[in-house]
Amino acid sequence: MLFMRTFAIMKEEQLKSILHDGGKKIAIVTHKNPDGDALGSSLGLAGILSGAGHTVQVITPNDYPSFLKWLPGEKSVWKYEWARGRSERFLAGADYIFCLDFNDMSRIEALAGPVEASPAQKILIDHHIAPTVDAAYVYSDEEMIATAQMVYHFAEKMDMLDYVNKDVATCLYTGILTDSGEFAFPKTSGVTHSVVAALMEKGVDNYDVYQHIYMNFTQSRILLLGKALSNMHIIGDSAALCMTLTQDELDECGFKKGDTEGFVNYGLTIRNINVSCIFIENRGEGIIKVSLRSKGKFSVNEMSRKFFNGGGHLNAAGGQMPTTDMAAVVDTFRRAVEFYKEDILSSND
Ligand SMILES: [Mn+2]
Repeated sequence: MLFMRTFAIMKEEQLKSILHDGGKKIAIVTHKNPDGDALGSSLGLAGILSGAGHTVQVITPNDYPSFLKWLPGEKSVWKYEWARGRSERFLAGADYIFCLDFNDMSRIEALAGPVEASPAQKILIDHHIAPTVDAAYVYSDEEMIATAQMVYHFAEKMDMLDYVNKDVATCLYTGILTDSGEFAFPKTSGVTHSVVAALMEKGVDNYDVYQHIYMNFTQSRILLLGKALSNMHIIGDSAALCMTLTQDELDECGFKKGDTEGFVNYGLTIRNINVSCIFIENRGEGIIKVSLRSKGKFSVNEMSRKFFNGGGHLNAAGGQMPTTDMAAVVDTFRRAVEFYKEDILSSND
């Protein structure tokens, strides 16, 4: 809990009594391209708050991959890109808006307008570095492996653990499972495991969750993984590599949303590779999306901020380049690797 920050206009006790007094209109929003943690933490919190008698609506900026389309409560989610009118009305009339799993309003893109315009008080629960979201109550802790774990701690603080039923537990478990890389990433702690134990006591079927998330791939995903791996190359004599997927390759393989999720991690499975990167073209938007991962102390967050218009965590970051010139972007990566060469080589020592 060393880096935990809960500061605020609103005191914890005050928030607790508000949340225990049902009948509030509460929106929960999360970041664009929701992943297992974004959606799992949002639906878990939604279950807790509706259990306490509130009217709750989860709104995502856009759609999410099909391997998440089984989570309890998922069918009631509004995707802003397809439900602008009712989302805007709900947000305008909401008493409170929970902002989950993002640190900056730019992460919810077009949804930022109606969220910021709403008179509702904002409550932030998030584990990304240095949040800038202007909220009345902030629970920010970059040491946490997942926002879903924080939702459990939040429920604990708010005295609302009674509302953590099997469905809520399944959503929170999914968030922790996916954001922790199946409990492998460094910020997975003893506390994480004790939360997971409590969730399993509520009836989570871990085998079933695993089947939905990891044994449920599209054929196009595996074709694309083959492409990405065959395009993989190590940069000079560094400990960094990159993979690429062009729009033509995506089209050829029948790309569907979410297909390339996690590809970047394969690079790090190679011995002595400390930085892995994947570049994926989106011709429609005229950009190349960047995902970066590292082993050890090298900060891909810093690399992304400096070279790829993005950021994220120490060992996992994203970014994007305003071009579809893949060769040029790979060249930028080459320069970035050259710039940080010594740090990358010694990252995992
Ligand atoms: Mn997360």
